[in-house]
Amino acid sequence: MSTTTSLKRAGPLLAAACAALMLIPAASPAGGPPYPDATGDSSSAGDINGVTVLADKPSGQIVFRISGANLSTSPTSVTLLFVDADANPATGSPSWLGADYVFEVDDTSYDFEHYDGSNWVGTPYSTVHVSGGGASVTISVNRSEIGNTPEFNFFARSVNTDTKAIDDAPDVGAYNYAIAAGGPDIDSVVVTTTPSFGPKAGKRFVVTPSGLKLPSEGGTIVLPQPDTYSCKTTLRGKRLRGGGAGGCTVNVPKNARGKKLSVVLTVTYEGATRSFPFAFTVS
Ligand SMILES: [Ca+2]
Ligand SMILES: [Ca+2]
Repeated sequence: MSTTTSLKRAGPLLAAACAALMLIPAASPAGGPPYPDATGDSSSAGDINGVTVLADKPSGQIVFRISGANLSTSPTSVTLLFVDADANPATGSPSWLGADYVFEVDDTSYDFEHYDGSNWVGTPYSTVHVSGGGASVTISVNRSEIGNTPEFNFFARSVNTDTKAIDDAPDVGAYNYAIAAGGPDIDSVVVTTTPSFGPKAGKRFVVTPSGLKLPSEGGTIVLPQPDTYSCKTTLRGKRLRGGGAGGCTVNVPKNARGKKLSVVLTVTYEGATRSFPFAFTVS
């Protein structure tokens, strides 16, 4: 990536009075940023503890808030934000998980560059606002200046350019954000059931999400677990009371054999919520 100072934009980091910054972020269940990263894993680099993304649908303004400690506090303390704007790791920089745009922020200035197929080059930045430093760095850009994307992958990195120490968020791969979803675009959820063959009359039946399928992020193939989940179970349209984790355990009535049992499983992950229906026949 270029670190050419001629590409540096005007600084210092302005406290941008951007309307999109007024949006209230959705907190993760643990109260931290919706896109989390571990703390204490940064050596001498700034320590990212997560990223919050907000998009104003009418205007298309997108706000990234990278939070943590000691971020962009000096000329050698740099925070990077890579955006794979077409959510396609096969396009963009092969060295950076298919990123098409990058922001590079130190304590007084920033770069904003586009990958042109072989190099990182300057790109229009009329909608860009960068602010913060220390506990957070906030970067705002309109989707019109990152390829008019409805959905993208992204990851953040802090670097100590003296010691070469880094902290990546996430540790492997990238996060995904779809403007319509307000979080990652959850394609589907993989479930396991107990019993594995499905509900049986007079027996307990448990549905457990075992992983979420997200768009390809160019990284890990391990399916992430939802942050939270809940079930709504009905037997031929009549609600069954659920218990256990997420209310996903039900007692199947003895007279239910041959009837249709429906489970709507609602999952939350990194700020997005989506429901998936599953249908079973009681044996
Ligand atoms: Ca970290
Ligand atoms: Ca790409």
